[in-house]
Amino acid sequence: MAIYTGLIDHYRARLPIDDDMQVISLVEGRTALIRLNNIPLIIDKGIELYVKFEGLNPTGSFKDRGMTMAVTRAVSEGSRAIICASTGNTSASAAAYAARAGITAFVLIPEGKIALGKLAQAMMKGAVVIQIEGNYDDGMRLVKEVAAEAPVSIVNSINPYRLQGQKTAAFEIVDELGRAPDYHCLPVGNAGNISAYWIGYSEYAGEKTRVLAFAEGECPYNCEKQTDTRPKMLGYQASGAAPFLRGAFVDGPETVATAIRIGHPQSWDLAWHASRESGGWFDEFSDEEILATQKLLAEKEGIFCEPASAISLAGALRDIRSGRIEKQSCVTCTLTGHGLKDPDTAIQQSSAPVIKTAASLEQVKRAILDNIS
Ligand code: AN7
Repeated sequence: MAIYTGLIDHYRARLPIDDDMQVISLVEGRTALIRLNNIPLIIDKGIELYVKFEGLNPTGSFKDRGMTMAVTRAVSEGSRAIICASTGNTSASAAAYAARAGITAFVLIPEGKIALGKLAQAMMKGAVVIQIEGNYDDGMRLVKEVAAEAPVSIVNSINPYRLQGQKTAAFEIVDELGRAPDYHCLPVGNAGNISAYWIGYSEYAGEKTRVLAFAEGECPYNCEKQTDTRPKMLGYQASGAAPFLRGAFVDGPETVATAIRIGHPQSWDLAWHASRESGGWFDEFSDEEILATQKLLAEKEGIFCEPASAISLAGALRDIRSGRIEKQSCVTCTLTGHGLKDPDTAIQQSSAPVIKTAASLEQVKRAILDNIS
C-alpha cells in the first residue's frame, strides 16, 4: 500500500503541476466524510447526509488544499515571499506552507476580527502579521496594490492555483461515495470554494465549466469521466455579509462568523456561474441560527466545526425541512474549518455551565447523580 503524501501527488494528473516541480505539502486532503446519524429530520426524510470535515486538514481548514498548490507554484517560479489578506484561515495556512518552503509569508488581517486560534497559528509559524485598521475587503484591495509594487506572490483565491487545489475535495467525495451527491452545501465568503467544488465536480463529470485563466499553454483539464451527474450547488451566507443575496457588494459586513465577514467576494462571477449552471441557490442565516447549528452538530454528532462552517448544515437542514431539497436525496455539506479555531465564541455560547465543586467524592458524586439522564 502506497503512503498518502498529499493531494498534489494523489491527483497529479488532474492538476497543473509539472513533474520537475518540488511539491510543498503537509499531507493535506483525504479528510473524513462523516455520515450524520442523530438528527431526526434527516432520518425522517430519508436523506443521506454527509459532512466533509475539512477541519481535519493540517492547519484545520480547507485552505490547505489551495495553499499546497499556490505555494508549490510560487516556489517553482522562484518566489521568496507570499502575501494574502485573510479573515484568519488563509493566513494560518499561508504561514504554514511558507514555513515548510522556507520562504516568508506576509498576512494582512482585520483588526480585532480574527479568531484567536488562527492568529496564534500565523504568529507561531513565523508569518509577518500586518493588522490593518480595516476589514478583509480593505486588506484584499491593499494586497493587490502592494503586489504590483513589491516582489511577493499573492496566495489569495484570486490565484488560480488555489481553486485548482481546492477542487480536489469534490474529487474525494465522488471517489468515496462512488457517485456525485444530489446537493452540495457550502458557506460562501469570498466564493472561491464554491467555485472550486463546481470545477471539481464538473471535471469528474467530463463537463467543462468556467475556470480562472492559466498561463498560456497550460491545460488543467483531464476530462476523463468518473461520474454521470453533478450536484446542485447551494451557497449560504451570514445575513450581515450576504452580497449574493443582495445581488451587489456589501460595505461594512458584520457577522459572528468572522471567517465569512466579507462584502466584496473575489470570485463573484465564478460563484454565480456555479450556482446557475448547477441549478442551485443562495440563502442567508442570522448569527443566532449559525451558532445554534454549530451547537447542534457538536451535541448531536460530536463534530466541532467553526461558526462559518456550520452555516452549510444550517442551510441543508432548512432546505430539507421545507422540501426544497428532495426526500431520499444524497446531500454533502462542507465543514470548512475546525471548531478549535475559535474557542472564545464556543465558550460564550455553551449553555451547560461548568460545575464547580470541592475535590471530594461526595460532591463529585452529587454532580453526577444530579445530571445523569
Ligand atoms: C472556515 O481565511 O476568506 O467562500 O481569508 O475560513 O471560499 O471564501 C476564509 C474563508 C468558509 C469561505 N469557511 O470560503 C480567509 C477566508 C471558513 C473560512 C470560508 C472561509 P470562500
